[in-house]
Amino acid sequence: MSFKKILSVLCAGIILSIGSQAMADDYKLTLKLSHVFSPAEQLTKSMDAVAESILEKTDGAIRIQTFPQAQLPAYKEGVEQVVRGANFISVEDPSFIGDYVPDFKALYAPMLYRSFDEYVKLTRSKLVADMQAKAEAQGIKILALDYIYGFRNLITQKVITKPEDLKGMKIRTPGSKSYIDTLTAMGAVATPLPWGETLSAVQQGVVDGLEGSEFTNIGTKVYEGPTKNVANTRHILGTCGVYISTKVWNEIPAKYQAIIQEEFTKGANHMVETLKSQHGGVVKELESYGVKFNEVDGDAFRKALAPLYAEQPGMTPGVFKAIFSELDAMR
Ligand code: X3X
Repeated sequence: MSFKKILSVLCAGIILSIGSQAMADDYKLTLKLSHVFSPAEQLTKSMDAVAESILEKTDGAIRIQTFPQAQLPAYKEGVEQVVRGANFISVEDPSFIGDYVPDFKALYAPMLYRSFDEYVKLTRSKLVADMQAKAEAQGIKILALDYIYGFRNLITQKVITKPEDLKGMKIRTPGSKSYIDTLTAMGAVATPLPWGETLSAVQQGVVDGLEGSEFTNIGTKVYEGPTKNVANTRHILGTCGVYISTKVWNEIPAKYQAIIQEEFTKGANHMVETLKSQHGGVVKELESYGVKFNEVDGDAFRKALAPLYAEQPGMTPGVFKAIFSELDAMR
């Protein structure tokens, strides 16, 4: 190649890199972030803190507007916004990703985890990385999976200790099949409702109870209603993921992608540690409001839930075996 040709290629390269730098410097993006949690709940505070940090660290280039309490499309509809390529971040539990990648229903199966840390460690495994790759192939970039809001327990008027106690009881759940199948297997009449309709449904006796974490109980004031008994089933580890369209994500300059990813990762770590430290105090505060906690026949509930570890259509063969193997290796 002649010297003149080399020089012109070099100049073109320099012009291109200056151009892309200029584009990156002029780049601005506003994303709407939607979730169902209330202002008093840690997830809401964590999302607001992460959005603020990203705005600051990108010098105003990436603005994330947060919308709590399902003000925007949430649950299944929120994930659909992501899949459609909207400038939208959906924060929902992984069961809603299960509609696109069934392996996430296995990750969110009942009575798998004994602690927050076990789940967090599993989300860092190659097994889950492979699941995330499948989600990306469906247009969903997963920025986090571990915005844990606590083990979900039964919250009812009647004291529940075993599956038979739930016979005929209408228990509110979120609308994903994972919850409906779980509460059905536990012996209840699963009654899916959006969170926004739940407390009034409990108050009016439309449902006999609900299930949720102590952080939900205290953060949304469930304890003010008639359901004062908490049965420590710990049947599902309540956790949220953070989901953005791969199309939108791939158009964000790499330097901003790195900041976004780092801040959501840090935000989840902070939320996990915060809730671990707060749980004991939250239980005592709920007890001061008249809430009573009771242990349950864990073996009976585990037996009732065992059929849910059967692989569902679309799941990777052996996915449950792989999850159990990862968890056994941690214990
Ligand atoms: O997708 C996120 C979770 O499934 C939401 O669970 P839900 O609908 O029981 O709401 C939990 C509450 O803490 C919301 O305030």
